Amino acid sequence: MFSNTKEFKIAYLKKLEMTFGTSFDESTKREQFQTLGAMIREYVSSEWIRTNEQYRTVGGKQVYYLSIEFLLGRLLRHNLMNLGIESVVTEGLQELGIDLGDLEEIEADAALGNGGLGRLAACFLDSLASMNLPGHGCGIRYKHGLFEQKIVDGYQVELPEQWLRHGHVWEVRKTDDSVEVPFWGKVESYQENGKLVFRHLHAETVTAIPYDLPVIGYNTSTVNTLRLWSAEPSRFPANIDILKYKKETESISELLYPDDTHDEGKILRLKQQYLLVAASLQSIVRSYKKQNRSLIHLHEHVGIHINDTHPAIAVPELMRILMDEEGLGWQEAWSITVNTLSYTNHTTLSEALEKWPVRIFQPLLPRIFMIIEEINERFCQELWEKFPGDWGRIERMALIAHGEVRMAPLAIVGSHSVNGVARLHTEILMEREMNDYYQVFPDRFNNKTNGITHRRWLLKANPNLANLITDSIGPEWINDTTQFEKLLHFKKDSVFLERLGDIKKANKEKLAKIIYEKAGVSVDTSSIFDVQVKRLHAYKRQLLNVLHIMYLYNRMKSDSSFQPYPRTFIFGAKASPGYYFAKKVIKLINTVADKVNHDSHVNDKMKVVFLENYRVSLAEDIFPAADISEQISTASKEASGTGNMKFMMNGALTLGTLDGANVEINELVGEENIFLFGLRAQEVLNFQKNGGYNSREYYHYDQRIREVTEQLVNGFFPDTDGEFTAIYDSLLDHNDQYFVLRDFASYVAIQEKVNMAYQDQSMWLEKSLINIAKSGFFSSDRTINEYANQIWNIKPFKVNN
Ligand code: GPW
Repeated sequence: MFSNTKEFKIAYLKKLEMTFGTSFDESTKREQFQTLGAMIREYVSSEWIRTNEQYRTVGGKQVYYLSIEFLLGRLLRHNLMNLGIESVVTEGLQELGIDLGDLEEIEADAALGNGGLGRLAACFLDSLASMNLPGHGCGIRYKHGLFEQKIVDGYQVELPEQWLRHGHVWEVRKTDDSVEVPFWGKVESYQENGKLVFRHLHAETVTAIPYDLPVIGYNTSTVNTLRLWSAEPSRFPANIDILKYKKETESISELLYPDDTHDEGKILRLKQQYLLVAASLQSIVRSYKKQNRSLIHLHEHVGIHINDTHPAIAVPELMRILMDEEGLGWQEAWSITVNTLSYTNHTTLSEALEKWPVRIFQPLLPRIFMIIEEINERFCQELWEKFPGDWGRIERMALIAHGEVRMAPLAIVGSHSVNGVARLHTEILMEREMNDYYQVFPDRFNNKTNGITHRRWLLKANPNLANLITDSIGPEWINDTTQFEKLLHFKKDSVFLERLGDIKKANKEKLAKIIYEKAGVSVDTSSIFDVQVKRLHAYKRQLLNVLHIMYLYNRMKSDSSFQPYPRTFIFGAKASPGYYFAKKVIKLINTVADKVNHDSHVNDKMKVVFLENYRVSLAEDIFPAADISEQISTASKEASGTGNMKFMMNGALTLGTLDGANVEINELVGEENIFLFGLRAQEVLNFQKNGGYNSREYYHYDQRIREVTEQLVNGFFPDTDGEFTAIYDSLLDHNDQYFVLRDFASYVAIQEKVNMAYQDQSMWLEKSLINIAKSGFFSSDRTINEYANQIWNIKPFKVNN
């Protein structure tokens, strides 16, 4: 299509004129962006077609990653980089007077996810394609992604997100691949040729329309597919209120539920889950059949992965297809189902474990419910044989109990592999949370420590650091992140370390500009950039961070000899709209920020910034600029974390608890290169089991704690009457569930260590380098390689041009 700048320019101008019927001089930035996007999609279309063709004819086993979330972010530069045409395009546009960076800003962040779980799915897609693995995503094309956050008067306000307003250049609507998804109705059974047959009658069907996005591998001809389903009305039934039916149908894919690690339990959510599963499985089976293969061998050619329990209805749905549509018997269908499916657990928080009331589930999905009942009966029978008389165990483990369908047990029983997302998390699953199931299926459980795509989070987000790495150890690291370790040779190289320092400084200056533009706060770029960006949740303990800031403020006000090294505390976090406590913490951060930033006694030493609307594109500017990565969850509560990995790869030092993947970061970098504090996971779990923690003791014995907690309610912040009572009560009346006060002293002490350590710049830069050098392990290429070999049994397949 184009192989040099000149050809690109000609093709680009022609495309612009043809698409928009406008001359280049008259065109808007949006038209220029859309034109470029459309050109790139066409550019990949032949490779996309070839990939699909060869997967069908000569390729091996394929895997489908079912996820209710894909947090993609922007795709323009990512696609240009992966295709290897970034410089041709940048130059071509430049000669036309267009800055690629300006066009990038036009693209909406595709925010079809809440946080870690959805972003992990997006990183996995990049690794699959880049490693030539036949793996595709299946998700939902929400009309509205995660809400846009505004901060008004210190409070979070949510606005609907509108990523599709101007269309999405990367997608292709595939009406011919539509499928029907039935809800409601009733199930009838009758005998046919001596066999019991089931029919789903009077169902209300919805048409699921797929929109396909190309997933372009880095420097390879593999183009995989992310298929996103949208719900539309089917043929309109007679005698109904058409408008109502249309609205009801479309509402299924209308919006992403904004709850992170929290089970909402709404019927619309269950409809979303079934839409995703039923549409994806039909389309997978359809394309499998095109290969003229019998369903008996499905698991040899197809793997289906369940990302958390949201798509766990895949277990009964696959059974339904194999039995009701393909005529297989239970035993045969069950063995194919279990061997095809695999499941990842992402949390042990009880409020996140999905359960559906039978009274909601059964009427909406009558046939699916019947199948779950049968799976449950057979499973309980097995348990009875294994543990005769142990009613308590059977009750604990049943898939349906106390009027609820339990999704995690369903996923475990119906999959051949169950994995956690960091070593500690998997241990806790096996030894505690899922121990009953581990005893029955010890071989199913395994760990796959999360990873992130270094192509987006380093190569793209931090080009200067990427260049320094390439200059120092060559470009092989882009395809093989074990090469990162070669950077250790430069540990004592002062020229290298100085360049590393300069790059960090430049990234901080870039972020400082954004902070000034967005938040109106001017920050000192030689101060320590101390960053906590993630969803707002009590267990992640943003509150601990704020209370420490309040303590520092108090100390600076009362003791003029206390002169810590300048710091900029940076926060970014969205709270679920209905999460009262989380919203109060946002208000508190903003209230503290206001106080600190306007107090001339302290504001040359510290600033507090809350960046609104934290999202993927903003994250790309934040990670490269951080000095300190705050990973301070209550030990045992954060399954893995992935932000911790993005910070590390960009040279920030972790300040954290031994939780999630922090444990593995610590092991890799060694204790001199990380700042650890607080209770260990075992201690937290023991307190929770046996009691013995009394937060009031810490209040009474630690004057610093007394002062900051009292300031929440004593008028210290003007005009905030009663505003923070809920926070105060959570700490003192409700015995501080997340051990904030218990870990406070330890946190203050480790922060003091950071303060000292930063002042020896060459030491600091050496630590930073060691973190980067050891971060190769956290590439999602490593993670996906483990999934491919140990769970999915898929092999790289090189697409021929
Ligand atoms: F509750 N995670 C998330 F387990 O972002 F389903 N959203 C979720 O709904 C859940 C988990 C769920 C996160 C974990 O909190 C985080 O620790 C982990 O790194 C991430 O998933 C990816 O595994």
